[in-house]
Amino acid sequence: METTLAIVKPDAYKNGYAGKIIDRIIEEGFTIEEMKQILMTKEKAEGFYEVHKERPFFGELVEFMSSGNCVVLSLKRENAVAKWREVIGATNPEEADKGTIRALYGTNTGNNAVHGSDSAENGIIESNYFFKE
Ligand code: 3AN
Repeated sequence: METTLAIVKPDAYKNGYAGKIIDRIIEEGFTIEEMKQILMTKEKAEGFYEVHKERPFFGELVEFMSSGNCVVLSLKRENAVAKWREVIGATNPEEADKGTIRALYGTNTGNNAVHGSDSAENGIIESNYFFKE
């Protein structure tokens, strides 16, 4: 079993999609190991996205992720990382396949409704970042 971290981002939370996204997680066969609602400080968001700190969108990303409530979930499933990325779709909701979470609930590349880990290793590191404080 693999672990991935999912986040319902502030746009999706504000728009009332947290429940639908959590339902989808269960329908897709994930086990929710941990789940909590949080309001990230800027420092917490900066730490989470540290790999992107040199990118031009870093400031905007940190502002956005600390702008409102999120739901963070540590998920387990066979092939959890690849499966969750398939369910959420491409980073840019306009390029995401029909029926994916970002296509359904995202607005643009910055406001794209959900996060998913990009490797099994990061799935564990990211879950620990929120759940082993
Ligand atoms: P993904 O979340 O699909 O793995 P990454 O790792 O390339 O995408 O980017 C991390 C996050 O940074 C994205 N979820 C998105 O919110 C934000 N992001 C990526 N590219 C841009 C961009 N060009 N402008 C604004 N935000 C971006």
